[in-house]
Amino acid sequence: MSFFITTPIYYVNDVPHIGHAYTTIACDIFSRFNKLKNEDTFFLTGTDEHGQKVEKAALAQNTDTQIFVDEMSKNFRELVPYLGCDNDDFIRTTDDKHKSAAKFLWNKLKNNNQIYLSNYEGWYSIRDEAFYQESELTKVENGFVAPSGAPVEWVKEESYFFKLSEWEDKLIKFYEKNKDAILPKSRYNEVISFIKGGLKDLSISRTTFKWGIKVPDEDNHVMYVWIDALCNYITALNYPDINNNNFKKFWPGVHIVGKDILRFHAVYWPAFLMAADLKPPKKIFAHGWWTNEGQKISKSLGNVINPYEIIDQYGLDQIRFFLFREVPFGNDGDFSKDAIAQRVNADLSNNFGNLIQRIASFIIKNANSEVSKPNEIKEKDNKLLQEFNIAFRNYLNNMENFQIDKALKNIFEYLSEVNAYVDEQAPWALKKTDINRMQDVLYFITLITIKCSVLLQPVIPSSIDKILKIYNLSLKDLNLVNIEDFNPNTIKLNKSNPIFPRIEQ
Ligand code: ME8
Repeated sequence: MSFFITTPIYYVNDVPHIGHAYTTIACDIFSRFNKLKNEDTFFLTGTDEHGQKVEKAALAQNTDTQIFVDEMSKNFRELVPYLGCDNDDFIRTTDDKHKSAAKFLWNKLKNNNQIYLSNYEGWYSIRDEAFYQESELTKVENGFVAPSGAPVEWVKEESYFFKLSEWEDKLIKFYEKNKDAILPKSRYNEVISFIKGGLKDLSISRTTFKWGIKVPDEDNHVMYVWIDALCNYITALNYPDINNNNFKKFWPGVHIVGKDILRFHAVYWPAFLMAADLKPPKKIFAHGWWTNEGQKISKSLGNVINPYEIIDQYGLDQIRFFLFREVPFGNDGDFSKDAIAQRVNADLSNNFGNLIQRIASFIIKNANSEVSKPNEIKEKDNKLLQEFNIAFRNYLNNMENFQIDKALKNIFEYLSEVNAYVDEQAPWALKKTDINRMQDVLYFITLITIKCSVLLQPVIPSSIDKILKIYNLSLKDLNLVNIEDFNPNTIKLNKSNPIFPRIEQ
């Protein structure tokens, strides 16, 4: 099986912050999870570089727009490895390959009689790069604002339109057949009621600025930034060559987006695709919004969280873990320093880290750095092993359903049971009374620690690399396909330093 996962491509008008990091890490987690299942996986991210918002930002800095986007895109590209993310491609919408794919898509829509020329008159928000109906806006002192709080302006210009209104019934039919195509369920319902509220034809070109992909055979129009941007997902699979291996293998894919851009992905994008004789996305998951200590994250409040700073302060895997353990994927979350310290100390330092550290150093000191497969399995041991299998099944099921927090909970609840087993079996006491039993118990604990580590790898990959080294193992030996049967005759241990030091508040 194959698995294609994408982040939104990020606007380069500003530097990346924790919100961008969050979506990218989420995709990395699902990509690594699928790689660990031995699936053929493709993880795409990149930057969205056209449109009025980006042009305005370049102008404000008095910089040539191309030079500006080259610089700004670098910030996003360099952040990816700093987040511990292992992407397979990074796309830029100013790449020639993308421009020609977007033009091909345009011509395809035109040839399929889906585009016509007319005049647009209505509200537009440059910050959201979105058109709004007046009924969606809120009146404020000096005008109107969009649901996002962004200001809107009245625009009037000649424009090409996409016949979105023709796709209302087809979209509803598609979503009725594919009830899991939009997750979480509440977002699915939101999209359905938006479509049922009626779809108007969509303006897809602009004439009042130049920074965009030129509409084919037109001098005055550039493409609306969203038709250009959405096309990135198929450009990366070598569209328009739909018979190439990547396109055949990976389309349709899974899009992870923030709830702010669900409508573009779940309404406009599938309509463009179907209108161009292509399959709509397999799945769109809309996640929630992060606030900082209870406040909306914004430049004007001066509370933007810089991903580099918090990673340097708390550690990469600590942040990755916090973001996905603390808040159910799909819900809004609040970023608080207390919450990070509590979560990391309780789960990573105490529950998991201490287990590894105290058992590994005990084995090194008292069992010649080695454990061997026991001849006898007692009922308590069997229970420990069986319960791993149950936790593993639940973990798989939750990860398949994009519920990372629940999958992590499955492992950490199980690790608490492992700790209880350690306390009850008390290998340090057995050392004096029954050395054989002590060795058996140490084997079971070590085996289970390794198995849990493999399950945690998608979320905290660099720590798991270090942990597996303690046992002379690596992901070359272990994955989610063979983990249940992993049962080696001996495991030799290396000395290590604590992997998850406590965070002092
Ligand atoms: O919308 N909490 O780009 P963008 C959680 N270029 N996620 C957040 C967040 C927050 N506070 N802030 C941002 C665009 N995000 C378009 C996309 S795709 C074809 C084009 C994340 O730079 C979240 O994923 O505004 C959101 O959807 C995305 O950044 C918006 O990034």
